[in-house]
Amino acid sequence: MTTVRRPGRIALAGGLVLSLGLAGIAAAWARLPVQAPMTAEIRIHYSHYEQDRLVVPAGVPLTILLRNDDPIDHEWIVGDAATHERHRTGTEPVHGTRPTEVSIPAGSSRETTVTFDTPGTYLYICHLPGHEAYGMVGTLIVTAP
Ligand SMILES: [Cu+2]
Repeated sequence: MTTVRRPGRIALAGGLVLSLGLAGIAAAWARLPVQAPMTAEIRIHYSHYEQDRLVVPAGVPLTILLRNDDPIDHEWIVGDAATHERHRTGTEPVHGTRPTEVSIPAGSSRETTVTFDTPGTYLYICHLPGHEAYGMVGTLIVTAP
C-alpha cells in the first residue's frame, strides 16, 4: 500500500508547483499594459449616434468604425469637458489629424483608434452647429484597468 501511495504524493506535489507557476505567469501577464485591442461601430443616423455608450478599460486601444448614414456631414469628437468647450467655440471646419477628432462626410465611414490612459467618463459630441443641442452626444466610460 505505501509503495503505491508514495509516487502519487510526489506527482500531486509536482502538479501543485506547476499550477502555482502557471498562476504566477498569468498574473504577470495581467499586469502588462498591452492588451488585445477592442473594436466598436457607431452608426450615425438622423443626427444621432445610434451607439451612444461605450465602455473600455484604461490603456486598451479602441478602434471605432464611424458610419455616417445621413445625407449631411457629422463629426465625432471625444474628450474631457475642456476639449468640448474648446470645440463649441472652435473654428476648425474639418478634422482629420487627431484620432479623437474625426470628421465623417455625408454617407461615408471613417475609422479611428483611441486609447485612454485615465479612467473616467468622457463624452463624444458632434460640434457642427446645432447638432449637440439636437442630441448628438454619447458617453465613453474608461474603467480602471
Ligand atoms: Cu452632427
